[in-house]
Amino acid sequence: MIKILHLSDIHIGSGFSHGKVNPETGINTRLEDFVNTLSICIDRAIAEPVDLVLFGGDAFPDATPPPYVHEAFASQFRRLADANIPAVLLVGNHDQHSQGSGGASLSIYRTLVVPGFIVGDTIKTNRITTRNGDIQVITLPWLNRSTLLTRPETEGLALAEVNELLIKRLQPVLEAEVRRLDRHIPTVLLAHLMADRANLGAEKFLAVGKGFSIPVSILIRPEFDYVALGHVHKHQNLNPSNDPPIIYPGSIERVDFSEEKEDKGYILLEVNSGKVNWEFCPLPARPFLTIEVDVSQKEDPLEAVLQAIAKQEIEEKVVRLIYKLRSEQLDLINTSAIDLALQNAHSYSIRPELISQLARPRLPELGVGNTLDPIEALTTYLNNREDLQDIKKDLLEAAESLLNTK
Ligand SMILES: [Mn+2]
Repeated sequence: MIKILHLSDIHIGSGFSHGKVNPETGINTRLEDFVNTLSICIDRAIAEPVDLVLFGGDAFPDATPPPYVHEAFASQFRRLADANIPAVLLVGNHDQHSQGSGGASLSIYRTLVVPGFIVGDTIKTNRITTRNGDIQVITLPWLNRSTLLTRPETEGLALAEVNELLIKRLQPVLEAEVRRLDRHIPTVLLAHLMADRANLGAEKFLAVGKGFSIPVSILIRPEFDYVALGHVHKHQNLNPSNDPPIIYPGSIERVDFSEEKEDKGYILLEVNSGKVNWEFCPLPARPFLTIEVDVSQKEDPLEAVLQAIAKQEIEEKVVRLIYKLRSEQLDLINTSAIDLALQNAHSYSIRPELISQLARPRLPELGVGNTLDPIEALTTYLNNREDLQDIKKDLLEAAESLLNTK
């Protein structure tokens, strides 16, 4: 029997705006939160001990994390190397540079030759010897325009057409890996992808401009004992028949408010002569809470806001308060009273929405002969859409890459 811990979408170093500086350490509390949940995963791997750790990709928010974030990640995974537990680190979209291949944030682990560590940045079958026997892991990193395709082939094609061509290319490549498999040892496919059947969590909007989606049907194969996925932040099994299980563990901490209601955790599984048992293990991720209240019809809007806050348990939570009011009511709001009411939250943001403004997001006035730069227009639009603030940066990046593809 081979025991495996499968985790994904660590995104360590993101969401600092939801934290504060810890006065004792000088470190953003959200980095401490991510280190905490990651260390719980590593503790479990060592305590069991598991025979192998599979990381499904997206280690950091981007391919060039600052050194202290890199170190926070490395010092946790290093404990696996010290405990002689092999690990496969798969490259996700957030670990790749936007321009072409190479330079992924995880490649340093291959350069350093960390014993037992494999960096999955190509489609490849890795045979791994564990304490309890051999296992083969096919790595399928995030696919982009430059994987399996050349620039002339994709010239002038719409994103959907590129997606179709990519899947056509992927199928024989995967088939070739499957044919070379050793039938006598267990097989896991480790892939960072957006599956067409996935219930989209946080990556919902990010997928629009950036990604390709892969049909689940090409992942359901009798040769695979388990399909370990990364990318979607919401935990789910994509194969109701469970043969093989096709699992997104989800992210280990909430990256933004779109993950407010999702449970966070990792997967522990056992592969035993063709039979797989897996279990979702919850992590104590920091809770997020949205308090939304419409006080536009209240005589005392401040009191109504304070009541809405008082009804909630806010301690230790990342809180966002959204209250809707009429512009005439603005003078009745005492913001320091609201600040005081939110003092016990871990962190908080406050967003008054004027209901008269809601209907018409304002764009800059256009004079005769003026044209609005599309990025400028999108920026203005996004500045008016408070609900999109968490993904604003990604949307702008996606728009820029779309505009630059010609
Ligand atoms: Mn991803």
